[in-house]
Amino acid sequence: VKLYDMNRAPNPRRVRVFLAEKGIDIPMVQIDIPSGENLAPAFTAINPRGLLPTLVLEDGTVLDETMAICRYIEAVYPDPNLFGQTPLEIAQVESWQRRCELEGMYSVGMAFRNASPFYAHRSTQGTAGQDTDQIPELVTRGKLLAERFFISLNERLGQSAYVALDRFTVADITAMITVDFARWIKVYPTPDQTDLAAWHARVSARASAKA
Ligand SMILES: N[C@@H](CCC(=O)N[C@@H](CS)C(=O)NCC(=O)O)C(=O)O
Repeated sequence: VKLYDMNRAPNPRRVRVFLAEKGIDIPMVQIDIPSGENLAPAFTAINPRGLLPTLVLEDGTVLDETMAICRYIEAVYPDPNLFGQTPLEIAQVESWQRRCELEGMYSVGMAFRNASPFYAHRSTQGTAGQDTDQIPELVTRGKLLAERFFISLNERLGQSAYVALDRFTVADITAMITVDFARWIKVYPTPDQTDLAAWHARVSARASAKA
């Protein structure tokens, strides 16, 4: 098993934090996005979409979606549980994980990719070899949606110690990394979002957050 990773990128970090919560160490290979290593033939031969994280299993099977990789790890190493135990918990984690990803990560990514000169002609992910020009309005849209996500996350964290359940789950990993990623587009929790700030400090203090 081998994880293709890049230290500074948010999606690979989700897998690293997940692995750290499980206490699992697997071989990792750094792929450098700024120099285009993820789009070079040596890597696209492994993952034609040129995306990180990518997990290659012992039999050569390739998993190239963050949540698919985390679900695979959860199934192989069930403890500690990070996707919910009971039918209801599983549904609640799925619901919040999906919201954190679609309303949070995706909105921040939309703003970032439509603003960064590096992605001038690759504003959508996973479209290696096909131009997708930036749309400046999507920077404004992405920031607005990220701000709205922070409002609902703060409300949720006023009612619950963690995002999906009363304990740490994969939804907290996606939400924490969304808050950190949002700094790249200069979106921050507002001073009145005290429940969000307290939760963020708490999850960031876990050893796994350094992964
Ligand atoms: N939907 C994918 C998205 C992965 C993704 O966007 N990865 C970024 C790093 S955070 C990437 O590889 N970007 C390189 C590029 O687009 O050239 C997932 O969740 O795994």
